[in-house]
Amino acid sequence: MPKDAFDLVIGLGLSGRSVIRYLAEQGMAVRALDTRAEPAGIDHLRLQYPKLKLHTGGFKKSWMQRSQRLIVSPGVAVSTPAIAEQIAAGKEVIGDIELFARAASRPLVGITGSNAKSTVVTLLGEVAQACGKQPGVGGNLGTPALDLLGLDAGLYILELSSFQLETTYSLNAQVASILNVSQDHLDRYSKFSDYLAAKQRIYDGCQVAVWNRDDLATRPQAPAPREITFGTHPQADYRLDPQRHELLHNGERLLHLDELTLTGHHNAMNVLAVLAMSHALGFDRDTALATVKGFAGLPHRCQKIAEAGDVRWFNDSKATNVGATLAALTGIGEAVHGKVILIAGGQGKGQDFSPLAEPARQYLRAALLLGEDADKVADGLNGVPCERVADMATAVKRAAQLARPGDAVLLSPACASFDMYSGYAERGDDFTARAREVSHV
Ligand code: UMA
Ligand code: ADP
Repeated sequence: MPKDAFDLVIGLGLSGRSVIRYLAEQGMAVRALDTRAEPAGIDHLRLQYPKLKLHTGGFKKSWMQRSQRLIVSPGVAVSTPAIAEQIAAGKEVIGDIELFARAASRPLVGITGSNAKSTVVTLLGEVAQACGKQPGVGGNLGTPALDLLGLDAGLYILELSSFQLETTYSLNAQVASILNVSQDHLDRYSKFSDYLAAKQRIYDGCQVAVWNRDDLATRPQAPAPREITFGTHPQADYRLDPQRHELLHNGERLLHLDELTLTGHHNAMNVLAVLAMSHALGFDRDTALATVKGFAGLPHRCQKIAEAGDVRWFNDSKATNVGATLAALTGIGEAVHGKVILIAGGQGKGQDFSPLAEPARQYLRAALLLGEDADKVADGLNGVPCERVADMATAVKRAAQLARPGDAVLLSPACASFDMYSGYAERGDDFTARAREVSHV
């Protein structure tokens, strides 16, 4: 390696900072840049690494050219001309997950999908913990993968986004899974097939592929050494029998849906995926079953946050795409005696909202729409009474006026929140606080 060779980290967010930490610990020469003039946390980074060469406000051309590798954060598209140029010139361009995969000495489980990743990763982590495996759980979920290397983990369970998979080449997971695929991130991918192809990379070099029999896009394009499937499909290894409301493994009854704390068809699929992966990892089945039964789900995912006057309020702020809102609308629509009042809208990321039209006609009393793409959501909900609202406060007040006994009010935006909030959690907290206020909880 030439004396003045260095790796260039692009993006100074959570993952970029974990890469700087990791490379510095390895004694590697590193520089870093961010295209924003004042990225959050830059002062702290300067204090932490006074000698680190940092550039902000754009791609510094000389560094881009002279660096030996680019380590790109998931939020920065590798199709950005300044990066694409370097790829074309033959430079190695990777992400934090690739560095992690090269360094990890324990088995790795990689989980992706348009929805359900966090739920499935968290629940599988709880099963692994209950089985005494001391899992390191992270990735897109929050703790950057490289920060898990310092833990004394028995295995790693990683939530992986399509953005992270794009810059990963040597994952070689023991177990890999695409849980489901529906439209998302079309503001980043010019074609849906590019998004699918990024997701499929999770199976590269895996030992066991766990995929969804009801969603053929999740099937590995090249056969894996071993495959385990889940779904309602009669040939699924881990199967939901929708008539008897039972989960089965190759015909053997595992549990009745009433035994689960989680509700809804989508969560039954999530539990099946966890059981299939537990099986692939050789975990104790009884411990896995006891753990999945007790799991109450994560906040902001179809979470019941208030009930008053026979009206139930649900926070599903994490529904940032149409697939997630479809699952919530169907699940909650089937569960309530009355109708659903949906609060939706935000940044639509180029999605087609028309798949919501049919369940909306079936289950909705009204839709209250806010944010940048409220009109696009209204076009998709064609045939349902829609009202535009300026903010969450107005949406909640109006929902309380419209709701009748037996109804549910559901925040399930089908959109990202960044036009109005710092993220889905702030949006969900705002909704929850206001819903509890009008419900006097
Ligand atoms: N930046 C640039 N130029 C750009 C875009 C961003 O310089 O064109 C800079 C920003 O100024 C900022 C930094 O890059 O300083 C942010 O990097 P990032 O957007 O990659 O975000 P991180 O903070 O590194 O967090 C990332 C994931 N974010 C994204 O993929 C957008 C986090 O997932 C993940 O938890 C974290 O790594 C740890 O692994 C979040 C997410 O929204 C939860 N993921 C998407 C999703 O779930 O839909 C994919
Ligand atoms: P991700 O990490 O993939 O975003 P989460 O577990 O955080 O997944 O859930 C995101 C959204 O998707 C939530 O609104 C949740 O209710 C919904 N969801 C959960 N499981 C499923 C599923 N199997 N199919 C569709 N939507 C789902």
